[in-house]
Amino acid sequence: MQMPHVVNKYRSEIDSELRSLLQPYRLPLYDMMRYHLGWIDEQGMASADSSGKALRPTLCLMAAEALGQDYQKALPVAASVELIHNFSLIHDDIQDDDAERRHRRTVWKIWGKPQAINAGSAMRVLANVALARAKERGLSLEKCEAGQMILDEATLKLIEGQYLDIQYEHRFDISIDDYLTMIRGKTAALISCSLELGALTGTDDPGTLKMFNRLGESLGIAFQIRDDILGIWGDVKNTGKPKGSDIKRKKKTLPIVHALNNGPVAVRDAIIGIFQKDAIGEKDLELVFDILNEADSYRLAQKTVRDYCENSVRLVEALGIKVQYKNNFEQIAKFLSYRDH
Ligand code: GRG
Repeated sequence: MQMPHVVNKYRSEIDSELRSLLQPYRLPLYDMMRYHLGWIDEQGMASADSSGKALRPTLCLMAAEALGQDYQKALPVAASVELIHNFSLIHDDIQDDDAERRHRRTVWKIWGKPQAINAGSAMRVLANVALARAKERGLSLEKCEAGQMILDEATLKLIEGQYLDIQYEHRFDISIDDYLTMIRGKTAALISCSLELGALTGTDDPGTLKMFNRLGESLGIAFQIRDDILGIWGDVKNTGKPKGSDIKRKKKTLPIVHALNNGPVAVRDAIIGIFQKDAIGEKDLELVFDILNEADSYRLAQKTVRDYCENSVRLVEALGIKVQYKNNFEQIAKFLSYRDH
């Protein structure tokens, strides 16, 4: 499925904001970041675009613009959320031992885990530097401080969610509510924060900020469940992740949690038996696919994505923003429901 048109609208300005932020930093430490962001190859040469979708900064700028703010004023804020996102991906790849991201070798695979941790941690600090530039673009000191607090709280929630995600790998008593708590943290918190920060640049009204935050939570949940589906049934050509990769990593994705909770005892025991093995082989993988098919877990997960997208569309209606901005948010919600990458 094609990315919504609105994503292209801000793309080059988000990119320029990030490039200019990194420009003064010369140590090779920063080249690891430039590589991860898709600007250079392993040898340090300019490379063809292999960056991410820039979904979070796009949502941030969309929120600013929908509230009548000049979106360019919100670019530093948008850059800060994209840096938090990418810091979390660099660390996530280390934690999960993932060798590839966005169809290229991961930072740790090239430079080793100790230096990749440094690149991720420094990127997390650069997010603060990015946000501080909002003051130079005319955002009040008060709003800059409020924004910093929103970003820090979301980052903490993201790390809490990641903590639960890793903890759940060794547990089988995960309810759907436990699963939702985990993804609210690891994925939805930063998406909520992106919308709330963008909105903060355009309004002082706490009620409006809350509404954008809730919209982000709903979109973020839909986004993660679709990600779970792609991590099991997705095509490596589109996702960059081999089919079944989340199963091999013993992740408690929604389809697995669903089968564990709703299937007969024999199904539950079969999954537990496979997940307790040191390594999940190809035969085990096929068995888990059979179990998930039997439990109709794909359909249930996709229905949940649709429910959260429909909820997101209702939340967008309630914002009372101009129709052109409303349509853009609706397009994003649709993209999240059916995306294949
Ligand atoms: C401080 C040790 C330490 C960890 C930080 C690693 C971490 C906390 C959090 C990771 C959270 C995480 C990886 C959530 C997954 C969210 C997700 C689905 C990411 C993929 O997002 P896309 O598809 O990525 O927007 P692109 O490639 O488009 O940027």
